[in-house]
Amino acid sequence: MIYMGDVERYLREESSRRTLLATLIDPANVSIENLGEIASNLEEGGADLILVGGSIGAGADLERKISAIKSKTSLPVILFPGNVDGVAAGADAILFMSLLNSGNPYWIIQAQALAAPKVKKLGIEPIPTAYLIFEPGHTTAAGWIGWVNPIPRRKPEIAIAYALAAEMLGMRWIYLEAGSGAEEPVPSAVIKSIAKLTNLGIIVGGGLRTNEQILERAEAGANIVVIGTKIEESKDIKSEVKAISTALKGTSKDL
Ligand code: 1GP
Repeated sequence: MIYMGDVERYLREESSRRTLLATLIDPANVSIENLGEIASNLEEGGADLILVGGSIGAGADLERKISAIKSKTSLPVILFPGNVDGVAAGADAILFMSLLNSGNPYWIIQAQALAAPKVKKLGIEPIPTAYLIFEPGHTTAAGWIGWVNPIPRRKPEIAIAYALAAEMLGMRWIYLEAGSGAEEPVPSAVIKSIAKLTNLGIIVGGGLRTNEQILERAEAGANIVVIGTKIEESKDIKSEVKAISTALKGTSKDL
């Protein structure tokens, strides 16, 4: 029997109609005093969900930070853990990820095994997600820490093979990552092929800077697009998010 929790069901249903906008907060980069205001700006700007996580130091004070975010927004708050310390009470769900193209089994299954009892005990909804890091993401923090053997940008067949394997292993989502702050985002052609060949929900992030890049990935079949750096660098988060969310609301997909 497949169990799908409420958050995943919502993401699945809503993203079958339009591409959702996820905004990433790296708790290591934001002080707790600012989190509430950021969260309410994200919601007022029209973001659909908030991911919380990062590669280095994100676990410090995480529960208090999650509660600061949740006190000011009703958006789903979903953990995007960089390691076992990225699991904390209070979140609505967790992207329970395996970094499939890591060269180190720790990132493929051991961290997950170490985290699973805590996720279960806290009752956080796990969303089974394959995590794939593309070039140039191996030079970003996630790629370096994760011992990544990067997916070559010009070899979509490798990404497709991993996506098919992920689906056959029972994962329901795939996060195609170019790495935070990457110079180039994941190629749209890969997204298109994975959308055509699998039923996986597709999350795309890393290096998405312009509305054109974001809309192109939405049109290619991304269920969720993720922006992090763009928000971190913004002086007017609400307007920044509003511009993207308004553009995305015009997208529709036949999944
Ligand atoms: C990182 O995909 C996310 O895991 C977001 O990337 O910071 O480049 O938006 P950016």
